[in-house]
Amino acid sequence: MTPAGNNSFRVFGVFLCLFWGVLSDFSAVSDWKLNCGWKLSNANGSVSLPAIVPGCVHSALLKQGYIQDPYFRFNDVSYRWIALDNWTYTNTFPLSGNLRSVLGFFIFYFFNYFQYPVIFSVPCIDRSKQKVQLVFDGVDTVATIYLNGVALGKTDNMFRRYEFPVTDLLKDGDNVLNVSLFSPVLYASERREAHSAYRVPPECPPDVQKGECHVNFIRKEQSSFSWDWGPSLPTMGLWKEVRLEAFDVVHFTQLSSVALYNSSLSQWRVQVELLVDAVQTTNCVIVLSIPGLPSQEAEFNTKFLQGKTRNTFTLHINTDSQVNLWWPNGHGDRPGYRLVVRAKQDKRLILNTETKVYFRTVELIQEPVVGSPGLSFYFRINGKPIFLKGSNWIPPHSFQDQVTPAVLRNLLQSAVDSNMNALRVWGGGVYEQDLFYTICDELGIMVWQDFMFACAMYPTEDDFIQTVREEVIQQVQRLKSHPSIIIWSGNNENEAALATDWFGIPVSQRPTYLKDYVTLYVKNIRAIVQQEDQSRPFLVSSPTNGAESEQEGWVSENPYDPHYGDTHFYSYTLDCWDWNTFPRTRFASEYGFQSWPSFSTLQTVSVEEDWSYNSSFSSHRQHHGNGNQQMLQQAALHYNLPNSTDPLKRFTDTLYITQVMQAQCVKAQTEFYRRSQSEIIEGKGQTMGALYWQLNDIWQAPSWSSIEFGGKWKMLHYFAQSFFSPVLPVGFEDDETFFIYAVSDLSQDLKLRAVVTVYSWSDLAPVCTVKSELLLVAGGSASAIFKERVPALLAGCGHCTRLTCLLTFHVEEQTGQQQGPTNHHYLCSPRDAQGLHTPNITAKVQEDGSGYSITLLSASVAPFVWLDVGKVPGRFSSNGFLMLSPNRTVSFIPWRPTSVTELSQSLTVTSLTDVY
Ligand code: BMA
Repeated sequence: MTPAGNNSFRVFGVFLCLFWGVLSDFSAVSDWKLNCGWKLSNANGSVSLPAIVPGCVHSALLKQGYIQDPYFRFNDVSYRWIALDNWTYTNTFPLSGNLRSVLGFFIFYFFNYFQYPVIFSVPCIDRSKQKVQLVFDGVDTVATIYLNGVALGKTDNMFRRYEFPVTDLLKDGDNVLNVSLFSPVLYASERREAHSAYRVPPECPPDVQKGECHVNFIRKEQSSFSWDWGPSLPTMGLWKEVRLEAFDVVHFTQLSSVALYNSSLSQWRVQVELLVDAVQTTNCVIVLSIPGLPSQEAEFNTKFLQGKTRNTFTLHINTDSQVNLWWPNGHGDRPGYRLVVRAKQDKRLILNTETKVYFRTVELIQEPVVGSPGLSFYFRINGKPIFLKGSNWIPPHSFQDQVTPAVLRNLLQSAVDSNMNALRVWGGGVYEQDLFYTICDELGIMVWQDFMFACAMYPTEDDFIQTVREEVIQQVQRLKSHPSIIIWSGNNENEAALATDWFGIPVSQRPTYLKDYVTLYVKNIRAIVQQEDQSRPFLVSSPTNGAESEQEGWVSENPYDPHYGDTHFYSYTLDCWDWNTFPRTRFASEYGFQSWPSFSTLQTVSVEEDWSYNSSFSSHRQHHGNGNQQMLQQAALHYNLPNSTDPLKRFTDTLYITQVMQAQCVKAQTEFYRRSQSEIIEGKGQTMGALYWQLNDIWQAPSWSSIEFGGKWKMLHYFAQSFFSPVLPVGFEDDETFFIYAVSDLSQDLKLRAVVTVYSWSDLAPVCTVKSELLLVAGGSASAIFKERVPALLAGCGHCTRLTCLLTFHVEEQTGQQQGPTNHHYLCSPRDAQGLHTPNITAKVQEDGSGYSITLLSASVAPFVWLDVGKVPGRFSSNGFLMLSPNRTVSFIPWRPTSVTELSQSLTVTSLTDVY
């Protein structure tokens, strides 16, 4: 915008400032965001550009056209120089001392008309307040901060908020704020050099990740130095807000609330915590009330001591009040109550705010199991055992400033739309922004929250421990009001890394690493969490044997023991259709298979020469050693691999077949876990969680995700909608006997029977149908409701053989009312199926009320029917399905305006035989 074009805004801005100046004389705190007007330059000044806060160097360079999209082709490597340089953010802002100097400022501002093109960058802070402080909600990461040439302090932790008193440093007129960022890569390396007594592995990531080394020496998003699904783009910047806050007497910096239940008294209490910064010791009256609960109000006469203090107030809820509970998705509603907090000083209202409080209890049950050595491992929410269905969350973008509310909403809505009720926020990313947890509270997504330590050993020097302690305190205080968070967990896989010696640590040195492990996660993190938050359990690691690991000195001999705690299990070479290969664990918190994203997603970051499975681009984007080969090897166990002579078709067919493989593998494994919830077999079982790896992507590349970068669902995510449905029939074979288990997450019992329909691969008409007797399926259980030897089943059904026929099945009530989706069971690999023809599916797109409908016509049975509308963003009602009828209609909801013509032109329909 030109200065002249901005005129009316500017005038408005000046009035706003005047108004603000008047207001701030009466209110307790004035608060000004320093989001605009920033300049950014590199160490030698050769690059200088405007920057936006919150933001990062990469985003600023991209926005100003200095670099191309860092995700394009090989740019992640080309732009390595960015994080090897040092960068300085500078903001020059004029300030006025008080109301009178606001007028002076007006004149000042008027004469500096062209110098401050963005009016909202001009703070109208009232400097006459007793205390003025500069607050950084997030600095990424290593910086020295200067105000008017005076060093305010240093930062070394992306996960902390930093506050600096600046009362005496500010001046009327121009103030200059500099944030001088040091290269995170060089910092990590320097810290590692300084740590000479022993190594703190892994030192560097595997070469295939093309990443930077020693990320464990810097308190920063660990995956930003590269991961096995993500690029190395070590960010630097002011990734959260920067504010000037001015106040007299007291400033309320944070409010949190947790509801705690006393089961012996059958009484709820709400613990309200206020973080207060008092200029001088101040007497106050705090009034707490919950208007939604009858006469719930309490008054506290209190004294806020000078300085920063934490003040806790407890509101006891009358036992005769009807409190409505917060329930996870699929188990009930999520009512939140308004909690109003007021503070009065000498009858003057100095705080009047409100927040939401939710009532729920969570217990992690680890107790002996009948018929099984070891301990159970499951969550009880409001006293009810709940099976956790979901996935693992990674950062949705390398640049956090690009993680918009729309991105968060779309991903989290996608999670509940596929019937998930839980997500694990994995420990190599970031503690997510507030909105993430607010949406999870709303949608009923239970969050397993890791602390940000992953796949590494960590140093324990005093300054490292001190910064981690502050990080943990701040994060727990920030997040503990969210009922969605049901557990804190110390780290990702570090117990396993130590126990199973990932890093070749000599036996003689093991005690040193064990000691460091206990120091960091037990003596510091756990101790702080237990003091800060009594409303949810803490686990030291994942995977872990939980209580058993504790018994063994916090690092168990085998943290993957299926008799205890949670497990992570990956096997890319074993046949994923064979459930015998999966561990019958108490809780599966990670498992998965890779696939490639769709062509339209890759197209945005590639050019034609990249579009083959063996291109340099395809190897470049694959960060997991041998990953591209593993996908094809696994796929080849059951499907013919694409072999088209048209290179582009062969590439897109290969992308498709990796998605088919992934969807079917994760389906098989998840169904195994869900059906194992009520059984103990050979001493193992009662599985109570299935969180596959991973929900989302950080860029456009092959990974374990079920949702592509940009939000497009892979075939796996459509499959998840079925395999996580509240009532699910699971079919499997054990030694030639076909079983169906009915899995139910419902609260009430059901009487169900299984209906099995046998189809021939060569015909759309069913061959025969078999029904079982009605059986009671208790709510929250999995029980066998059908059992028949496969040869007997086929013998009683026409001329079927394993190679010519397949089974579909569902469960229904006595009335014939179907519960849950129709599932299927292949009696042979589709590769070997006899009679499977190319179906020549045709499609017709039509507009309907809320979106578009696509009617498919098929001449024969078609497995894994996949609809794709390329670059038109949106979602189908179902996809990747087995088509067993001559026609089927699916709907498509676009996320931007489109038309029948555009959709018809973009639509491709692929089924398994199309790639042969
Ligand atoms: C798990 C995770 C991640 C990793 C994934 C796939 O161990 O914790 O570290 O990305 O496996 O390898």
